[in-house]
Amino acid sequence: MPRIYIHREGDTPVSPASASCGSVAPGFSRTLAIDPLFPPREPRRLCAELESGNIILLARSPIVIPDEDRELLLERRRQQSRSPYHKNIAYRPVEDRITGLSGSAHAKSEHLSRILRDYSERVAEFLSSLLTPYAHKWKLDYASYRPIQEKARPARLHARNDLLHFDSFPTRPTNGARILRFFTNINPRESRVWITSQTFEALGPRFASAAGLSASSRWEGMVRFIAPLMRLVGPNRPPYDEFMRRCHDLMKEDINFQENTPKQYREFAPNSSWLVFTDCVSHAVLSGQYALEQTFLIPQDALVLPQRSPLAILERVLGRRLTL
Ligand SMILES: O=C(O)CCC(=O)C(=O)O
Ligand SMILES: [Fe+2]
Repeated sequence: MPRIYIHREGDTPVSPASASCGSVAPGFSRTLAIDPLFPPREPRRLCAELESGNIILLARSPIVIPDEDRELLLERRRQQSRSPYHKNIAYRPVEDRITGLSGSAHAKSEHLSRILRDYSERVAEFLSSLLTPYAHKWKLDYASYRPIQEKARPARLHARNDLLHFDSFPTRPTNGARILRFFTNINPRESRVWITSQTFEALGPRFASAAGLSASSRWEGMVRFIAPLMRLVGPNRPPYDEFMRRCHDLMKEDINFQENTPKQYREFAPNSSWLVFTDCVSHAVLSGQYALEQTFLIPQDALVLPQRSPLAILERVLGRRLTL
């Protein structure tokens, strides 16, 4: 697929037709830089900024990674020319277990588990004091280690992370809880490069109709009819997750959207961390290697702006509940 990216740094959305500077247009994300040593005293305001689709940047990550761990993560002692990692490695805090290791990487599994457990705990501790309205209410989802160079990384269309999308996990429905992610670029030299486009508030209703989910559609009746049946059959995906997944897939399939939608270009420098609700900030990673990430699922009742959540936006479009 041909790709047009507008390489302009910063907060100003640009389109091929109108490359302009100025303040951020409605529906686009702003970056808010905060100093972890002097965090703002208004945690609710930070939560509101995040929930509105803005990105919090910590230019110097508050999560310290010991040198010995960094050596392993950056594969500095590697003998072979090929990396032993073929894909991202996930750490499941609840089970205290890592998945995604292949072949020779198994030898490192204990050390890697420990590193990811430490990362997960430190991020949770840091956010407990930064974002107090969410603390103890979130569900600690997976952490991940991303050792692969993202530039030109081969993947199936729907698994491609270099195409703009809102996150929706195929195997882990959230039933309306929001997806908050804390990333750290552990690469000492190379920035991690993202593009973002408009937020869910701006794009969601458009993709809702593309997914055939208008208020009057047959889908509404079908969901109402099948939801109780599906509950009887066993674990199932709530309508909210069905929609978010369809939206994710449709966005990646839409070449016109990918090429022509206005984009913001963002560079996350070495050793920075950033925090973003990836279910409402459309994003794609263009390049970068070696990152750590921790995901939190924030329930509706912990949100400070629940009416701006993708769930509320979709329920307004549909005029009905989408959770089970
Ligand atoms: O690895 C990154 O920088 C982000 C990739 C992404 O979009 C994702 O994991 O959902
Ligand atoms: Fe994503």
